[in-house]
Amino acid sequence: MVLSDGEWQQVLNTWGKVEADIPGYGQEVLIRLFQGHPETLEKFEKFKNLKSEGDMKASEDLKKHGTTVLTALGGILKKKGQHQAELAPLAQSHANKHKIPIKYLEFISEAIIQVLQAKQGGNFGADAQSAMKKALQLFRNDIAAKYKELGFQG
Ligand code: 7HE
Repeated sequence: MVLSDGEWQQVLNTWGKVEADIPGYGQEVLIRLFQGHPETLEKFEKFKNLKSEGDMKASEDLKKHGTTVLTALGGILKKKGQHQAELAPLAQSHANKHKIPIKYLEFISEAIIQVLQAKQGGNFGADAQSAMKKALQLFRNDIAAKYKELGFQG
């Protein structure tokens, strides 16, 4: 998976708009993930108690975690594929500690695309979408390679 300079430019342009409201985007991404795939919520000791979408929206802690996740992802995207140093600790914690299957990373990638569509509308056009999907796939491929090294059947 290789992205052209133009594709990276699209990705970082899209991300620039995310950075105007990281907590808002982060909250929506996590809520979509948990509502669409309730099994993902079970991985979070601290969020398991959130039973409804209303509970999720009201949780400051969920918003804070959304900020943590998207800030980390933004740092990775800005490396334009040269992200091994950032990816290694993330793969390690998500394999060994949190035990997050690659499938769940696909689910969050889909949630990210959906939130970008909902919040950026026409500004997140076909080229921007295809570039962002490729960048997220590269991220997942490289995490999957680390999982394999770690012996985690993600
Ligand atoms: Fe993960 C902590 C970053 C997907 C489950 N995560 C955690 C930290 C950071 C991340 C920086 C401290 N996580 C990410 C990123 C992605 C991600 C960048 C993908 C874009 N994570 C992810 C999924 C799932 C988790 C799809 C589960 C469905 N992450 C966790 C958990 C923690 C976590 C359970 C520990 C949360 C805590 O108790 O503080």
